[in-house]
Amino acid sequence: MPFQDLREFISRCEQLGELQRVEREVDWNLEAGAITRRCCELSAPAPFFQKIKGYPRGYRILGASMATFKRLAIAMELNPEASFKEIVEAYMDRRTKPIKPRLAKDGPCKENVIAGDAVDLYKLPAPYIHGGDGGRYISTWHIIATKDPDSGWVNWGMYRQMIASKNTLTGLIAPAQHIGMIYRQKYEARNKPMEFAVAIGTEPITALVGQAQIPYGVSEMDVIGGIRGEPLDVIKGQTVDLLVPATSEVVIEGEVPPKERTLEGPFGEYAGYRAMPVLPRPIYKVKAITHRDDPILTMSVMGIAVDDSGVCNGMTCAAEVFSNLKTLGLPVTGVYVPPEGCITTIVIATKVPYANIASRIASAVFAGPMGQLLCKVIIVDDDVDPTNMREVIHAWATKCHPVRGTTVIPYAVYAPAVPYYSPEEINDNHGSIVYYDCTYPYRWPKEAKAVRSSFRDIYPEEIKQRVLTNWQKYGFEEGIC
Ligand SMILES: Cc1cc2nc3c(=O)[nH]c(=O)nc-3n(C[C@H](O)[C@H](O)[C@H](O)COP(=O)(O)O)c2cc1C
Ligand SMILES: [Mn+2]
Repeated sequence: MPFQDLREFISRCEQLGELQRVEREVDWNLEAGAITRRCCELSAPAPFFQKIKGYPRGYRILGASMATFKRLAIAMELNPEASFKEIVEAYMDRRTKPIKPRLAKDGPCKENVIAGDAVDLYKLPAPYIHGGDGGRYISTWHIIATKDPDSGWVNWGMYRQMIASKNTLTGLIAPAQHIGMIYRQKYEARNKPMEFAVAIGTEPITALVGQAQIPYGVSEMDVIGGIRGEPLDVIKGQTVDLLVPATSEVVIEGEVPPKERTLEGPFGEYAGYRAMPVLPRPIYKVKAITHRDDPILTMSVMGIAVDDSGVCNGMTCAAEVFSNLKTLGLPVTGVYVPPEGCITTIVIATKVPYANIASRIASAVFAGPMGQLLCKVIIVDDDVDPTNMREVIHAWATKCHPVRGTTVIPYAVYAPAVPYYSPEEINDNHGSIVYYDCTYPYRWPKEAKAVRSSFRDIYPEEIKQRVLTNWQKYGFEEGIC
């Protein structure tokens, strides 16, 4: 049975040693953020803060809820020890079997309703997450629902939100993201306000799919049902015509007026830096907040590896790219987005059926899902495990010819938040991208392709079998091979 709410997921993680209750009081002002950041860097259990300074007992924060592949596997009800390949395959399979949501009449997210003048976002323990952030970010692991006014299709996506005042939020509404297309091309172009509903603290698959690259017009709600293998229970907003998960911990609703802006940022971003400047951004005017008794806020502390984005965005990105490459008939055997690369770099293993297949793979990646953020593509032969960084770095270091193997595309679309761009390039939205062909050239004769000196490659089958069979008899522990 999939998790019905965040609380069931918390219990399961706790049972499996993937969650740490923090009973000691912590400050929302940087302390909870710093603890969570350290948990990410150590791949420690998810910290579950029980008492936040200045807030009633019961008002809690859960950090880094999906910042390990183990927690992601638990969320998807897989074996907690599932490999990356198993997780991606399960996701790709379930992704093609959407299940529509179920409309609930009532739900725990309505246990407390605060509307109109009573709205005060500061009543919730929104964390001040990273040193230097522009404000308190209440929405960093959540979804925002908005509706395309022409088709009626509703988008659920994850876009950060900072508290601007007791009843306003602000956030990045990028033009190429679905919320940006809806807001800028539809509502703002017609000088109309856009309704929104934010759901924070949902069962785990909602946030996973909220940050995934689901095509425009496809309902994230249905995809969530498919990944869960069961419909998601949804409920109508209190003041807006939008659906949200019925068991959400907190729901924030209202309207984004056209053409109004306030300053947002900076923020510690997905690439592992505070890179983007403070800029005027749209304003979410809050009309109502509903929440469960003793609400739990979820928080992602993005930065260097390994955080929720590296794990979840890496996995969903690998899945979408893999599916796309398969659809194109490219002979790809594995895809990995290493969390250490913070969604900038992808590794693809392939068979080489003809010369320069790498150029077709890289072109498909740059033009496909997440293509704007993936600025470095590493293509390796199919005898390299793309999830094993020892093998990938070895292949890149020894098989990628510095001239022939490296192809730079100097005039490309710019990926925001990556700090190697100069101020001039940022101003012009001018990026450059690169792919590394770490495969042996197709036309080389067999004898020109040096044999890799690894256990797998350099010993006869009979010896390898003998060594594996007798491993423990030699005195080693099982599994070390
Ligand atoms: C923690 C977190 C915060 C994010 N914040 C933003 C954001 O502020 N703006 C944005 O455009 N994308 C942000 N993203 C990436 C989007 O969630 C992602 O691109 C997703 O595909 C967007 O949904 P859409 O395809 O429905 O537009 C964030 C991702 C994560 C994991
Ligand atoms: Mn979408």
